Amino acid sequence: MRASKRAAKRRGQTIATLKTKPIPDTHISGAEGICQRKEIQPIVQEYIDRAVAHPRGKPDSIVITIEELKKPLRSISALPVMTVKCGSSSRAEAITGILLRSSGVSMKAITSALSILQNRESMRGASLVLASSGQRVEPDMLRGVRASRFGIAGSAEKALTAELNMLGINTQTVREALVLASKVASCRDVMAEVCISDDPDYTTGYVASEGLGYIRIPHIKKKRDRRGGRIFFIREAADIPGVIAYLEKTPVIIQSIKPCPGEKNLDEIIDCHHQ
Ligand code: PML
Repeated sequence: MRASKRAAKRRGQTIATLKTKPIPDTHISGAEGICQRKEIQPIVQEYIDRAVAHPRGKPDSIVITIEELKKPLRSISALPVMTVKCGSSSRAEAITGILLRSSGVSMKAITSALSILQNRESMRGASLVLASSGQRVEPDMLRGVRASRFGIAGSAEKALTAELNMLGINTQTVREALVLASKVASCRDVMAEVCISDDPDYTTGYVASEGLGYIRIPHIKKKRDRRGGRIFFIREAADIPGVIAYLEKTPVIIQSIKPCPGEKNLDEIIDCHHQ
């Protein structure tokens, strides 16, 4: 499901300039899953309810796509979930940098990513940034790359719900972000991901990678900030069309989960990573 709102015409913009410089629609909400045929109806209803009640505003377009999966599903495990202790947005920015550095992302690439995230209001898809040179390489910068075709099996979702419940973070936002991040991290050429929610009220983001796990970072942005998005850091020599094909088209399902250690100091997270 993708819900969006048509952009208002900018002052002074004529039909001619609109044709050459279209203003992108505002992204309101998105959701995604893999399910059995009999589950389609209630899930579609839930997605519609979610789209019309989203804090980013009322959409004027809700597009729902339902497709039969023809390719075999790849089974993966969810990343372990941790929340780093963090009390302020300046500390969150430092932590984000340290976690990305420990996943092998260069300072140049981190600076490039943070400026993409800070300068755009709600990117439609994710940006692809080369982890060493910091070059931005997604072919369509307005659209970005959409991680898609992922879901979680019922038994794994039940186990995840129980685990997150014990940590007091069992929300749809956390579960869905974890499923997406686990698919992204399972791509061979992806070294790490950073995500800041585009929901103006949601100030926890994350850094995720196969080695670190899914690290939630409170205060990654200030309240009422509508900017947000995802950056996938990929190896310098990555097969870019192959990465995009995997992220957008290969169906991936989470069949198992890993223990979720909960709240940790940054040092404990980094130490675990290097062991
Ligand atoms: C989003 O809005 O989709 C991003 C959600 C980030 C969730 C971070 C968390 O709380 O684990």
